[in-house]
Amino acid sequence: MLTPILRPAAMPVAALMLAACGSGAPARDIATDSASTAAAEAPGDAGSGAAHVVTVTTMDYAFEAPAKIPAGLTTFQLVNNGPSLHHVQLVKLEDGKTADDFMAALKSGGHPPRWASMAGGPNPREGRSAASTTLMVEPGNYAMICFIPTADGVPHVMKGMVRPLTVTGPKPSPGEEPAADVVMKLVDFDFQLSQPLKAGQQMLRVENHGPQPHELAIVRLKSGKDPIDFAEWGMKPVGPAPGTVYGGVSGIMPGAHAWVALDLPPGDYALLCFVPEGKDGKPHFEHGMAKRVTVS
Ligand SMILES: [Cu+2]
Repeated sequence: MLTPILRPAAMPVAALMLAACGSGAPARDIATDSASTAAAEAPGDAGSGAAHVVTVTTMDYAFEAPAKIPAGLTTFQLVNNGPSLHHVQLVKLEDGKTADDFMAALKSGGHPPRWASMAGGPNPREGRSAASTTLMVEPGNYAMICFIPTADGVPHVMKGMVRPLTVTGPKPSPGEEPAADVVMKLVDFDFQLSQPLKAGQQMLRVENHGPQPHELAIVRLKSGKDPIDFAEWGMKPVGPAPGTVYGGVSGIMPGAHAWVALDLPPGDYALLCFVPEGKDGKPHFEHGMAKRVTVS
């Protein structure tokens, strides 16, 4: 769930474009929180063949997470201690750039840094279970960001939700991947499902087949609400939400894929993408990536 502050560049598509933050945005302390200096390393899980599990805890407005994790297949469990909704958008930083450099670029509102690209992460899920999103994580430097806005439209990253993450070790070899029950293709501008989502537990494989970054937010709609109702609420969350979030994957680059562990009650759902379009800056849901599906 992204705000227009993060724009995919038209050229090259693989770059992120950062729009001006707006003069009204509070510029107070957006340095990384003190917890980020704790160089905790997640326990290794080498050799098991299973995905390494990393738990990220969110609160208003900070992340708790390991500072270093090993490269490879990684399941991110997102536990929200709210009260606001939060997600994890990993931003991969090239050329030796740091999370501080990314924040400086974000604050300057200048030209988009070509050294930053969207690398996915869990979109939020309400309720008792953690959101669970699996990615093949490459070694390198990342910034962990929350772009979900406050009720006044300010992305949480500007309230301090940024945290550096170092991914260590050799480039992972493509090994055994999670078995998927349903495959979803993200295209410009639609969600294409190999078969309908069904009630209960299932593993969803999400593939970006478009020429620009896309994300997936799954939302169970309240009675009488449309996908666009939740999309508009998501851009400026004032008042009761017109739906309940059930996870997904934040922005991933063209050609990338991820897995989302779903557990869905029957109902009417919205599939949404909030990534801004490369040319006009409008969120993708305005271009058609606001799709209603029924789960039974
Ligand atoms: Cu947040």
